[in-house]
Amino acid sequence: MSAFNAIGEEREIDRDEFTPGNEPQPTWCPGCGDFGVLKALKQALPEVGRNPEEVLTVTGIGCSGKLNSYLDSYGFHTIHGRSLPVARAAKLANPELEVVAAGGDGDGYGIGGNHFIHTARENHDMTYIVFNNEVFGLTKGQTSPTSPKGHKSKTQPSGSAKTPIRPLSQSLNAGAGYIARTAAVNPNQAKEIIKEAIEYDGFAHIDFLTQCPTWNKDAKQYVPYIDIQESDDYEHDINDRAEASQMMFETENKLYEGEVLTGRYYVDDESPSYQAEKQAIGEMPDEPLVERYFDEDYEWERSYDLLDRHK
Ligand SMILES: Cc1ncc(C[n+]2csc(CCOP(=O)(O)OP(=O)(O)O)c2C)c(N)n1
Ligand code: SF4
Repeated sequence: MSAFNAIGEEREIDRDEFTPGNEPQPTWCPGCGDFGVLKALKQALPEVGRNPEEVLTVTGIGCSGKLNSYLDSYGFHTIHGRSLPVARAAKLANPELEVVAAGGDGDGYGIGGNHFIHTARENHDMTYIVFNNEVFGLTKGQTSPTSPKGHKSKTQPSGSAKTPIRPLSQSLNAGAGYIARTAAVNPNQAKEIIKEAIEYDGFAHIDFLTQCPTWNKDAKQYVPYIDIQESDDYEHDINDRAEASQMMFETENKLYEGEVLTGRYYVDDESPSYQAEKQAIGEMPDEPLVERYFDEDYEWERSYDLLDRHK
């Protein structure tokens, strides 16, 4: 696909454009589902005509938070649970940026849960990918907000007594405009869902099931998946809030009974994003507050000087 870069030149883009020049190898464990998110994102971005200079990935802390180290775009690695407020600020400052926020279920649904609710409520125009492996991966497998009841870990050796949260229902109740679930083991669907989410004008939440073979060997991420849009048993109108809500209510329980449904659950084609509303009332610029400096012959010495001065 061809696209224009930030200095107006037309060029062909493919997923290699998003591979960092020094090609750092991901340090994720062999078999980790996080590879699937990275691959799907790298495929999706060029297919919707985005090039690296237009994309900002904002991540939290966790194995999932390393995503932007392996993606050649603008990146902002924030603190635990804080990817969304930073992503919101970036989008408000520069509406031209394609903002993708990402993090784990602990990061996004646990410590960052309040930001998740309010970013969805305000329908901020961005994509939010939650790597849901049902545990805290980086800190060695503790129970997370999505771990099923009875899940045994070092912090809950007799099994978790807590009811897991239902992220899709929570997202719908809060006000997200686009809500989907996909899985690392389902690469084609994952890519298509990410493409739709990026193109959606509002808050697009993807609950992305990622396997953690190191700390969560029993996870549902290994059972077969049913695609809602392909299955005759699970028809619902994705634009209808009440039907989507019912669908989530039924299927989120089944996630913990061994059946996993993926696909689009809800798409709001009516409500404007926060950014669109602000622009309509003249409270938000159409253009970046500050022009970004971009030059193929960028003088890297200037950046090194700057870094040195802040050591
Ligand atoms: C404020 C704060 N509390 C706790 C931690 C420790 N910590 C680092 S990563 C993490 C959990 C990561 O789990 P999750 O977000 O599910 O991501 P995963 O590693 O599974 O991808 C925790 C608790 C931290 N870095 N900062
Ligand atoms: S600990 Fe789990 S989530 Fe982290 S890199 Fe390894 S497999 Fe992936």
